Amino acid sequence: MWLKLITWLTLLQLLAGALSQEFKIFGGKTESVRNYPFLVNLRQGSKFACGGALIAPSCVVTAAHCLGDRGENVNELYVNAQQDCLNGSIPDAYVRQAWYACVAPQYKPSEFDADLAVIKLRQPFYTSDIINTIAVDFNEPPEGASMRIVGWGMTSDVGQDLGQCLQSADVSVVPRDQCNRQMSFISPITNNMFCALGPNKIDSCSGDSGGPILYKGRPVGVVSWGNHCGSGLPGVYTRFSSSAMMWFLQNFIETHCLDKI
Ligand code: 4AZ
Repeated sequence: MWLKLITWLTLLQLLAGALSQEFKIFGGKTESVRNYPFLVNLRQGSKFACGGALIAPSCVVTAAHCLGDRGENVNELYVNAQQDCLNGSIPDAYVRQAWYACVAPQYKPSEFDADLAVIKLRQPFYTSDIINTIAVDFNEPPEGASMRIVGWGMTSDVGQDLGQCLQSADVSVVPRDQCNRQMSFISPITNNMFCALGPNKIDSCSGDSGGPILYKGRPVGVVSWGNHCGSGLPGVYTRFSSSAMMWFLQNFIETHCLDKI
């Protein structure tokens, strides 16, 4: 009798565990933004929109879909640096307004292809140990390589947390043909994308978009799209190492970001 009860209780516990796992994106690690001096969050007005990375004192890389289909939503776009939680206070010195943005010319919103944009800020950030730039990495992350995702996106597939604090998790590259088989029911995996997934379905989620995916501490892509999150399917990232994305980014940086301050 007791043995039966205990067996049932254990089974129930396992089931509950599996269900809660289903809707968890990150491994649940709250992260200090101090460990990521280049990490920013984007605001439309005061409303949190996306993640981003400071690749030069006056330039932020993000996903194109964060800025509307043609990068048009920059009038009220602000960039917040060094904010741990989305509702936390932030000094003026850590906020910049967008000036203009450039979306990758290959961007196709209907297929999420080439989901990449760079924002030019009205004023550069003063860089220090606290707020600093990061050089992007145009090399291909090797298959199976461990990469870090960071963001203020949802920690479950339901609801939204306006006070979300920065989360991080480790994911690894999913082979392209496997990912294409798994994801082509939504859209094909193009040359401008790569896929990643962590153990226990660890994944990026809505709100993590535009934030960097880091290999050895440097961005190799940005969070782009997926089938919700925590579904067990890979997350899809814009791939800096594709020739089109590399050309777009390098060209923008050379032309717009090398300001002398
Ligand atoms: C989103 O909606 C989104 N699991 C971003 C990333 C992923 C799914 C959805 C990847 O912005």
